[in-house]
Amino acid sequence: KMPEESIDHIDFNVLNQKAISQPLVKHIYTADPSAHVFDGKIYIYPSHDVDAGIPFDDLGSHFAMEDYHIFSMDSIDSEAVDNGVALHVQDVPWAERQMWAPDAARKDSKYYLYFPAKKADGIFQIGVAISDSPTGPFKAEPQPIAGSYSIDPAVFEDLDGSHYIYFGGIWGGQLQKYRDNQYDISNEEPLPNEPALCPIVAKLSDDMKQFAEAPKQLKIVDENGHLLLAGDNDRRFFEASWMHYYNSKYYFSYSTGDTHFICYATGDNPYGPFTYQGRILNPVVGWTSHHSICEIDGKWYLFYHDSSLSEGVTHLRSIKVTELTYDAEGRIQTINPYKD
Ligand code: FUB
Repeated sequence: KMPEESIDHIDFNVLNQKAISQPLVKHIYTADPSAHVFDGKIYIYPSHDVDAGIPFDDLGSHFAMEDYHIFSMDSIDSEAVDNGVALHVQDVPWAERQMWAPDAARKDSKYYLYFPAKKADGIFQIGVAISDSPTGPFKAEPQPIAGSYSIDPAVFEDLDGSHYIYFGGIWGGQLQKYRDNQYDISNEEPLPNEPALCPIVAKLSDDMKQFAEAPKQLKIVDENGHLLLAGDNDRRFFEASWMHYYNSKYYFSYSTGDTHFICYATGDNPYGPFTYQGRILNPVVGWTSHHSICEIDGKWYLFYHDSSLSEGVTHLRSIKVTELTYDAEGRIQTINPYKD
């Protein structure tokens, strides 16, 4: 990891020559890319990073995003086209600030944008906004999804057409304040030798606007079937849920936050349990790491971000893409974002 304090020592010209890919978008800062293919075209749903002048803190207050832009690409090698503002926080009745990592889904020719934002009371919830077009503009529902909390929604369509939403993030994402879906200000992260907090999963209702069931924990276990521990910072879930399906297996991937890895675990159904498998992406420049995985024309791609364009400003990130490969057993090959 290249920590914040050593950024002064990075030669960004050299770093950018070593980078395995360049930013897809350079005219604005973008992060947390959720990629999908709809009708043969690639759509990326990222956060839109801005510098609001808010000082850095462990709660991520400096991530003060206000709107979403959606990018479309005709093919993986073509330009990422900015389709303008798709949704602004001012047009979300329940939300006040911090439009963090979104995702999108399609059902019956309607498009659904899922996004976390803080209410006036400082508590994150997750909302949904609807459009007839994959690029918006999206119209937000008047209320957040009932029973939703924390951050980083990711929506997965299972083989039978049902949709599942995955969410949660600790520290600034507030997941540590919840147990059994209930908020308590006095709750904190478990002790290092206790099981780590789990990401959360719920099936979505047929109309895509609500949870169809009470959210459940998605268990991530080690090779012996034991839940990962809270002190296992190199492997435990922090934020940035993503689900994909490959070769008859479900792959749940996520960021380890303070150790800056994108890791994955596999299971045999959308609820898990999931068994930890390894690292997908080694640390990037910038504190956060957040990704999506998408099959495009028979190849698999990792969409991710780093702070190379802003020369290390952790809340001014740029989305990137690189190919992802599996070995014969379905293990994902670890990607180094910068060549040695
Ligand atoms: O972009 C704001 C937050 O940073 C996201 O919600 C997290 O996953 C991290 O990338």
